[in-house]
This record gives sequence, structure tokens and C-alpha cells, in this order.
Amino acid sequence: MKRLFIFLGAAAITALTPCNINAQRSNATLKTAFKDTFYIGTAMSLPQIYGKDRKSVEIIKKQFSSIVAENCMKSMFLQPEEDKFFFDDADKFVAFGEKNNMFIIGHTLIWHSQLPKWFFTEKDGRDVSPEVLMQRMKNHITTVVSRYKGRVKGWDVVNEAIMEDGSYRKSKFYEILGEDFIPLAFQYAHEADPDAELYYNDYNEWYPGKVATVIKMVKDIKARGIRIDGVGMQAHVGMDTPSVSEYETAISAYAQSGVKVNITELDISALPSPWGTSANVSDKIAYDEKMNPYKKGLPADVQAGWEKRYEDFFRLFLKHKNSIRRVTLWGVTDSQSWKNDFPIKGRTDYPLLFDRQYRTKPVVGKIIQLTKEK
Ligand code: 9MR
Repeated sequence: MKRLFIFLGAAAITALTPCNINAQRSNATLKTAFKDTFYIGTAMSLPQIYGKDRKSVEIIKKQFSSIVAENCMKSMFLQPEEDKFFFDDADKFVAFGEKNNMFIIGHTLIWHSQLPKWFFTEKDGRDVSPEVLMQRMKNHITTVVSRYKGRVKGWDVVNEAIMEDGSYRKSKFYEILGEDFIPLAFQYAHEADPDAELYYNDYNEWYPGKVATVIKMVKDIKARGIRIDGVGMQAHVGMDTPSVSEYETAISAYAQSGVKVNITELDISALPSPWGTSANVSDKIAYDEKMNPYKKGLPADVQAGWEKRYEDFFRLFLKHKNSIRRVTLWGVTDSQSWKNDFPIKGRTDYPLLFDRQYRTKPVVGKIIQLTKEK
């Protein structure tokens, strides 16, 4: 109890820093502060989409100009069985975005993860042929993109297909169709909605090998006359890695290849990382108390370091605002964040901009302040 009191006291003190007070007094929100810069977005969970998490919904309407579904538009949910589509959740999500005048993003059409089992297999269990896989990809993409034509403004067409060393991920898509599955997916998406922006999205997209292959892929797609508008850098980052300059090098390289950069899944973990910044969801590590040190709140020095990290990244995004189309946080409050369970299940992390009590963290005022600096 005493500890809880100290923690709440510390939270109250940090909540009253001058920047935060200014932000509150001026009624400044992220959405208004970034109005002329880039879209500022968040991922939405099902309780938010259905309005059950009311306090988060209030924050979303007030603070964000763009939304993406955290899970409900992934293929295992949209097409759990072949040709049996389930659109209830996605429809609700898109309706929310339209009602609130938001730039709506579809995530994600082709991804090796959260994919229904039937996608790659024949009834007898064998892998499908390249022709059948192309047909299934086309059917999935065409059905989904056409349904939201003109309403979902941008699609993460392909997600996480390249490894850090620049090699292609050995997914079933790759095994069966080779590198061609990527341009094909973009082609199908473009045919279904010629006006939609189309993106390639991935994590750790600052590793030089990965940067080189993604740029080669972008150029190849463009050379075939197929539309690609942007590269989505997920930005699940930690306290130490990557460095801001590594990130900057990657942003500049993508921009020079003729596409926009989206910062798509931003969260900054305050916890020790067992390996760096992977977001490969199949990587799991056993729980260890030592790796969960801040169950009752962040110590002041860690809090300060974490805030600085957010400021450094936003300063970088603002510097490259002409190349950046959107910055999207991967969720609203810390309690929603996947980082509490990744890569170690059951930890208490603080990666987002709103705390577990739905309060605006002081760093939001500091980020808003950065937009006013010349
Ligand atoms: O945040 C999502 C989490 O709720 C899901 O359990 C997880 C399952 O794969 O996917 C998370 O979102 C991922 C995103 O779709 C793609 N990039 C990595 C994200 C974190 O795993």
C-alpha cells in the first residue's frame, strides 16, 4: 500500500511538468499540433472499435487523425475459411474512421503470420500450386480491398517479408511463388482500388541489409509499372537500439528511392530487452523477474531517458516531415500494448503516450512543443 502511494505520488508529480500544463492549457492535441505536418495515428483494438473502452475512444477522437486496426483486418479474421469472409469487426472499424473523419489504414493483406491454415494447403494436406496460391491471394485481396474501396485510404499490402540480413523470409508465399508474390500482391490491390495508397510494411527496417533489399524491391515494383506509395517502418524500438542516426539513414534512403515513409507501429519499450528490437511474434522468451523491473512504475531516471527517446524520434520525424506521410502509435494506453507480453509474457511496460489510468503522459506536451520549434 505504502509503495502504491509512493508510486501514485510520483505519477502525480510527473503529470504536472510545465510542458504538460502548457499542453493542457492550450488545449493542444497531437492531432492539431501535427495538422500541417503528417497524419498522427493509432492502432485500434476490438474494445475500442466497439466503443467498450470508452475512455480510449475519447482519446482517439481527440488526439489522432488516422487509425489502423490492430488485429481485425488480418487474413485469419477476415477469411477464416476459404470464401467465408467475416467483415463485422472491420466494417465497424471503417465506419468509426469515416464518422470521425480519419485517414483509415488497412492492415494487412499478405502476411505469413495471423494467416488462416487453409491458405497454403490443398484438402489432402499438400502445398497448393503457384497458380492456386496466386488465385487465393487475388481473391482475398480483391474481396477485401473492393469492399472498402475509396474508404480505406492506404493498405499495408505486404507485411514482414524481408529479414534483417536482406534475404527474403522463407515463408510459404516465398517458397511457392518466389519473390514475385510481392509485386503480384501490389498489382491485385491496385486493380481493386486504383486510388488507394499501397505500402510495404516491416519491422527493424533500419538494418542496412534490409534497407537495401526493400529499396531493390520498391524499384522492381515501380519498374514493372505497379503502384507502390510507401514503406512502413514499424518502429517497435527500445531504449538503446536502434540509434536515431541509424533510423535517419534508413528514412533518407527510402525517401530517395521515390516512396513516402510511414512510421507505422511506433512504441518505445522502457524495459530491458533480451535481444534488441525484433517484432517477430514467434520469438518468445521465458519470464524472469529481473526482466520485469518496473512493475510499480518507472524510476525517474528511466522515465527521463524514455521521454528523451520519444522526443529524439519525433524531432527526427519532424526534420524529415517532407518524406513522412504518417506516424502511427501501436495503441493508445500502456495497458493495451502488445509489449506487455512480448518478447516475455506478463511484464509491465510503458511504451505508449497514455498511461494505464488514461492520463496523457507529460511527454505528449513535449512532443507538441517540438512542432512549434523552427
Ligand atoms: O499488436 C498485435 C497483437 O495484438 C497480436 O497478438 C499480434 C499477433 O501477431 O500482432 C500484433 O501486431 C503486430 C502487427 O500486426 C505487425 N507487426 C508486429 C506487431 C506486433 O507483433
